[in-house]
Formats: sequence, C-alpha cells, structure tokens
Amino acid sequence: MTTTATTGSAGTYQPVPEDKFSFGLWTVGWQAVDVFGPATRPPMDPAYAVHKLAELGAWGVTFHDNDVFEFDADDQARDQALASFRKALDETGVVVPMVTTNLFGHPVFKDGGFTSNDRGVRRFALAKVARNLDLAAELGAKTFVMWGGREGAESAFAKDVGLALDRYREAVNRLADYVLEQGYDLRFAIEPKPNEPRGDILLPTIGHALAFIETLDHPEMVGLNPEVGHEEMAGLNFAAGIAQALWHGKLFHIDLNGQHGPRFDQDLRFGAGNLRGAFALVDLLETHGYDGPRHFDFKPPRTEDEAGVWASAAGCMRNYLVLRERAAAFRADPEVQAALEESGLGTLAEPTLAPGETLADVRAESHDIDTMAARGFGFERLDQLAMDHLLGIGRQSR
Ligand SMILES: [Mn+2]
Repeated sequence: MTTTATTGSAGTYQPVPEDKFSFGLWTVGWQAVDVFGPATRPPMDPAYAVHKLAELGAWGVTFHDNDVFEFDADDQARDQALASFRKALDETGVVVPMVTTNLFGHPVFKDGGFTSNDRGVRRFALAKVARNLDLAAELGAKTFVMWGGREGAESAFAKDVGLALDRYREAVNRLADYVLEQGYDLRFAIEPKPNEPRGDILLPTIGHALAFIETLDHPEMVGLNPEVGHEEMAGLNFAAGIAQALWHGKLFHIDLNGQHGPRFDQDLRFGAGNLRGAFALVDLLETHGYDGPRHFDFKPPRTEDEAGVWASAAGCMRNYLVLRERAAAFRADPEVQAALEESGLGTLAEPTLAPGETLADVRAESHDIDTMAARGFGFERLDQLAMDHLLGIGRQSR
C-alpha cells in the first residue's frame, strides 16, 4: 500500500484502506462514450487502474466481467486478462469486495438478460452469471451485484411485468441455489434504477426491490446495492431510502455518486449535485452501523482527460471524508444535542403503548389536544445547525 493506516485520515482528508473506499473499474476506466458522441478518452488497462487507485488511497476495486476481459474472449484471452489484473491486486494489496456481471452491453441483451422475451437469451444470461460467480468467489468477493439495466421495456405492451418478475425471481433463486451448492461465501445485492437505458426498468426503486426480495426462496441471501443518483432520478430522498434498507437489514452494498434531481443519470462524483443529501447520507451511514464498502459508482465527465479522471476519483473520497468529519462535529455539538432533545426525537424510541397497555387504555385516557397542538418541534433550528456544520461554521463562530 502506498498509504499508511497508522496516521489515519483525520484532518488531512487523505483516504486510508480502513475507510473502505472502493471504485468500479468502469468508473475511472469509462471512455466517455455517450448517446451523442464517441469516446473522448483512450481505454484504460485494468491493472493500471488498480495501481492508480491504490496510490490515491482506495481499498478496493470492483468490476463487471467484461471490464476485465472482452465479451467474446476465448479462455486463453480471459486467463491472460485475469492474470494481469490479479498481479496488480497482489502488488498493491487492493481487494475485490464486489463483482457484477454485464448483462446489458452486448446486443444479445437488448431486451434484457433474466427477463428477455427470448428464452435462449435468458438461459445464456444465467450461464454467464454462474461463470462470473465462480470468478467472484475465487477473488474473495463477498457481494455479487445485480443491476438489471436492460430488464424492462419502452412500451406497456412489450412486457408482461408479472411474468417478467416470475423469470427474474427464477433467475435469482437458481443462482442462490448455485452459491449454496458451491459453498461460496457470497450474497447478492440488487441495484434498483427507474429508467435508462430502458424506458422503464423492473425493480425501479429501493422499495420495489425490497418487496421483491421477500418473495425469493432465500431472501436472507439477497439485499440491496442502492445508488444515490438512481433514487434521486425518481425524485426520492436517498438517505431516507437507505435508512429503510438498513431497518430491513438489507443494505449489503452502496453506490455513492452525485445527481441533480430527476433527469438523466449523471453519475457525478460523490458530493456533487445534492450536497445536503450527501451530508445526511454520510451522517446516517456513520451513525447507523453500516460497515460495508463505501463504493463509488460515478463517471468522470466527458470533458476530462486522465488527470481529470483522477481528480474526480480523489474528489469522491475527499468529499466523503470531509462530510464524515462535519457529521461527527454536528453530532458532538452540545447545541445540536439540545436541539435534538427539544425535537422529541429521543422519545420516538419509546413504544407508544407501555407494556401491558391496550388500545382500551389509550381510548380511556383524556388527551390534552390543545397543548399538543400548540407545541413547536424546533426542527428548523435543528436543520440550521446541520446547515452551519455542513458549511463549516463551527460552534465558536456562531
Ligand atoms: Mn448511475
């Protein structure tokens, strides 16, 4: 490792492996092809990306199968590409916490993988994922992400959503069976997204995916990999969605990036876009026991050369560390603690009925409605304190 774990990152915003920052190969390696124009950057060798990420202080790297070897690679080409990648992992100490499969790039997947209307495509998709599960287990990954970007439709009449969900469930069930048969220490994480590339994607939000997971044969093996931008594209509050995912015990992994509200998937670096949302998210992750990877799934904009790519990647980690520091200062501030007390938040932990009480007891008591109705909760003051801390205005200067 080029960074030292002993100095820690406090005050310097220099990431260390203990911060558990990880990046997809497809993020820094994105050649910036978009709908309106070709690549603006040359391809990046995965081994080179691993070395550069290690220099920046990253702990882990993640990938789709075809980020490392071509879709049509023969066994020899696949082995060669993997050998080069593994060598870089060994040389740097960078780990592979998560692996995922590309079921969206090749034209064969134009109507999806697990839910294509073509049964042959569905069978091929399962085979491709199973082979990639073997690789994930070999590399020590603990999480296997499923982003079904092409699982969906452009028109209501192209897809029977119920039948498609049957096939989605069948696929996840069979793959979970395979993981159990092989004895792999792997869990699945479904990544919701409302649209793009399909007009409408199946399992579009955290809520849809949570409900789907409960219908599986092995729901305990399947959780979520929510992405900031994907929920915000749907106009939803990401931190609130993450709080519910944590409440269900389903936050297996997370994709951190930035987004300016409902529009195309921007994949900005973490902290760009909705900064207040990012602050709330970091505060939540750091105070509610999430100990998984802090994984960045962003795309350095098309305007950037390679130096800009690394600046963007470094910015993701720096912004997380700054927000983590600000969130800790917010929580430690006595004025904040007083405002939290005034807000009544602490009493939300108290069951509404005391042990042994019944609804009849509640109905029989006299309720002081006028006093309760007149009460202020002080949420604006609390939120302004949060804003002050986010803006770096300490207690002393207030
Ligand atoms: Mn995205």
